[in-house]
Amino acid sequence: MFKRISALVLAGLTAMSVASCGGGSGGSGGGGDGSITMGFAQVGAESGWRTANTKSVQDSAKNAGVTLKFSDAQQKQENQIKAIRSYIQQKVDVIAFSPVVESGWDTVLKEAKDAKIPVILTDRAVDSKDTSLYKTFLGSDFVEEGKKAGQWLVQEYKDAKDPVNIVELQGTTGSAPANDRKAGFAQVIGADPKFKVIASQTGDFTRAKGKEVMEAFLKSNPDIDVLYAHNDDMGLGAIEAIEGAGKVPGKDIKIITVDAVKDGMQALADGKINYIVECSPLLGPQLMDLAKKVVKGEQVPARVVTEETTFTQEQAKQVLSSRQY
Ligand code: GYE
Repeated sequence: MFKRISALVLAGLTAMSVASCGGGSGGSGGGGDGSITMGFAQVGAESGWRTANTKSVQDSAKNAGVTLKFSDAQQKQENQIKAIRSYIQQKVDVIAFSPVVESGWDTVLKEAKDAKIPVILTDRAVDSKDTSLYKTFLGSDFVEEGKKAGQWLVQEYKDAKDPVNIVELQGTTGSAPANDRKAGFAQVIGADPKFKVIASQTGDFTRAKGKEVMEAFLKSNPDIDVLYAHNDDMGLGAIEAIEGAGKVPGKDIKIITVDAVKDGMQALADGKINYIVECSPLLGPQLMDLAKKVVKGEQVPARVVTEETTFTQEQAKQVLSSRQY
């Protein structure tokens, strides 16, 4: 099984090119015909958000006439580093990637810089001190998302006198969205001591892990009032665990999640989730625009923040049928 997976990853790294022909073996330097080749190192396929993000990148590359070399790192940093090195070797015009964790990128980013290949961070940030290692960072403000989750909670329990027991399902350990969604939330609820985070653990942004960790939370904590999950998928897994324990999600335990993918919005409309903070995966069109500019050597803003909203149960019912992802 593992052998097969790594063979697939390798094949992906060396050969896979979603749009055929175009930039040839890369190094078209923005190509005489204006075509460019992008190497994109994706995190994985861990969530509905990620699937929608991958589709957005692939569709937008096609529409923009960008030749895309795409690889899936299966949530492992070493796979992403290998993919980036392979793109450097292939002399692509631009590298874009969504770093699975924040730390440990300086060496490979320096290699790209030495090879004069511009890098765009998409979706997640790195903690490198040297910001000349990448041209721009396109993605959400995850601290703000965590704050929005906290603000809803503060409002919802504004009249409560008793302690509010919260459990938290964190995203992938060391990832920007896990670090920042935790920090933003803690900052807002921290102002009132009645809010108590009684357990907080990673569910790695997946449904299966969300379910497993929630089962453990339920066993060791008989009195949980609120679940804050860093994404919809973990929240959806947790709902199964809550129902399995004979409790009613959305009522016995209030649930806040982040993302607003279709399955999450459905659960919100059904009353099983109470509030969702939106995080848009549709980064493809902006990414292609930025890529064309950096390849031409044009100035781009160092930070491009995606616009996002929040959804209550009533709002979810209204917009559900028109959600794209
Ligand atoms: O919230 C989660 C995904 O980096 C914003 O990654 C992204 C997060 C998203 O797995 O569902």
